[in-house]
Amino acid sequence: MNFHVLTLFPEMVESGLHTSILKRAMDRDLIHLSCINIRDYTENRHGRVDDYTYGGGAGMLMQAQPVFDACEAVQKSLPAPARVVYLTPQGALFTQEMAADFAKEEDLILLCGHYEGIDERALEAIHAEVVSVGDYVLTGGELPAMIVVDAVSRLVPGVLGNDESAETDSFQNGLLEYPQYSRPESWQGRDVPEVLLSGDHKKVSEWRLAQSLARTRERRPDLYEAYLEKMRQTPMTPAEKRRFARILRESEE
Ligand code: 9D3
Repeated sequence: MNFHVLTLFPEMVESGLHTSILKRAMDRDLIHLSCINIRDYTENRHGRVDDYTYGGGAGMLMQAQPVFDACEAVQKSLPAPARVVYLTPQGALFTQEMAADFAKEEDLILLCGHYEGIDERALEAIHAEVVSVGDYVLTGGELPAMIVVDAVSRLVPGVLGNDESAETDSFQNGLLEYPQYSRPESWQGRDVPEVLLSGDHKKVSEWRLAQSLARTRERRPDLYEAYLEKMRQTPMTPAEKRRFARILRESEE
């Protein structure tokens, strides 16, 4: 999969992603990252890409021409038109579902805004989809674009090793992950929960589910309610119902 990032700070995006798992994936040609400097496409003699907003108000806006031309240059280099994602605080919240959807694409263009944003006419002409990474204020779209590249890349087949397969990751069942422990058995007077040393796999998985439920209820009541609702809709035998009720009670202790 090929990511094309349009930005005024290409070196920020390059440097942030050429590391660790993604570096290995790039070396193995599973993903490719190309960062394009929007400033290279300005027709302004002084290299300017921003201007004041019509109607007044504070701040500057990225002008339509360099943004559109940079995007067109990428589109023309591709065998088929690619989806364009504009990272903006006004976008829809980025989700794992969106990441999975983007991971189906061969090419994805990510457009990073700076200043107060981009002239709306460029966004219309480009047919940009709009995505935000959360309800907090950043200085630009570069970190959000890096988040999208990271989240999508790990869903590209082969990017994760066998030990870190995307399918078995906690988030998929709608609950937060249970706490995990490694050696030593005792550290600074804190012991690994006894059940994990018991070798009783059924007990271990029930303990983990109870821990996941407790954590999710405490930290993410929104996910917890959705999970309980999903379980209410799930057909269960009387024995399964009793077992789930018991684990749920255990999670409340
Ligand atoms: C005065 C209006 N500002 C809103 C508080 C406008 C503004 C524009 C651009 C504020 C921040 C930014 C820079 N942020 C992004 O480009 C951005 C972003 C973010 O700030 N939070 C979460 N997701 C994203 S995606 C792009």
